[in-house]
Amino acid sequence: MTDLTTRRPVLFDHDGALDDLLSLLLLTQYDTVDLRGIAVTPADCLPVPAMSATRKILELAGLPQVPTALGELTGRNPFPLAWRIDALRADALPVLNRSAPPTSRDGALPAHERLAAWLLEADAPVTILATGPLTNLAWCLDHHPEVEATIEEVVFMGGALDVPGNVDEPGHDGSAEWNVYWDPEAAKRVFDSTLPITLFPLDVTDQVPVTTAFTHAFGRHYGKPLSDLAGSLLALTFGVLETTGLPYCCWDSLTTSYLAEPGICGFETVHCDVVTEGAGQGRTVRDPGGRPVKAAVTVDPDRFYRHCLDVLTRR
Ligand code: AGV
Ligand code: CA
Repeated sequence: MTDLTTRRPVLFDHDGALDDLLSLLLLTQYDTVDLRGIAVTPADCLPVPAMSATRKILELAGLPQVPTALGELTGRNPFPLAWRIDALRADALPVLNRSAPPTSRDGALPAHERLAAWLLEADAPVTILATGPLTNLAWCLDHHPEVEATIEEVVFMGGALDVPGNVDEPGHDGSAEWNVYWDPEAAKRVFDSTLPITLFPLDVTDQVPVTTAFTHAFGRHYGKPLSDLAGSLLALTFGVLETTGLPYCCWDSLTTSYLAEPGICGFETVHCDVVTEGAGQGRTVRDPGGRPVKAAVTVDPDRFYRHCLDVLTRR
């Protein structure tokens, strides 16, 4: 029996990519996490199928009561449409459509306002897990500064410190990571706050690509719904290396695993800042005068893959 007093309240802001949905699946299985609400940011996804898949995953995982809110704030640099349609594919997977779609539990408010309300009504300090851009959180800090005191930690997948970025767009120098690049001002706003930030930059996520061995391992558990969903989401990432030249990595799922098994990564305090203008916009730069973040700098990849298999092949 889980001790309810030790469960950590978490608000999850994701942006509906395959890796975000895998992260949601992991999160539903962590008995140390009290999932209080989910915001879906319309960044690396088509928002409607991303929300639909989110609700179906909650249903499948036995957490239909978790509230969700669709984001309506958008960043300055749109994601490629070729990536955003992944949400349509995920939402159509047979394992998510074994019964009629769940009825919407979204409230009337958009995600940024719901996030503020969830934070303001929280009875204990909340952890924000952000695996997409920081647009909603930045809005909360601007419009409800008191939320800063209700947040214990921001766990964020984003940035690139000592490795190249993953933005390959005309006029950009390639130094930025996409979650920061989509809305550089929002990332800058959060970095300029006093919130404790635990950062999972490309420096570590580059070391956990989706591999054939990892994906096929779920095949050995075929017939269990959560395992089938995990394997299917990973299978849908195949071909990215061939079409973009860069591997699909476990960016968000590595970040999420920190909430259950923080020892998978090693950390260092890094002083850094966010570039908001010009050809390097969205870049996270080391800067001795910048704010400290707890940055993941090393990872034990085998321990990470094992963690996912342990958590997701039980059911
Ligand atoms: O930059 C990594 C972020 C993560 O939050 N996303 C994907 C993960 O959800 C953007 C991204 C980079 N390369 C991609 C991405 C690709 N090839 N396909 C889809 N999204
Ligand atoms: Ca994401």
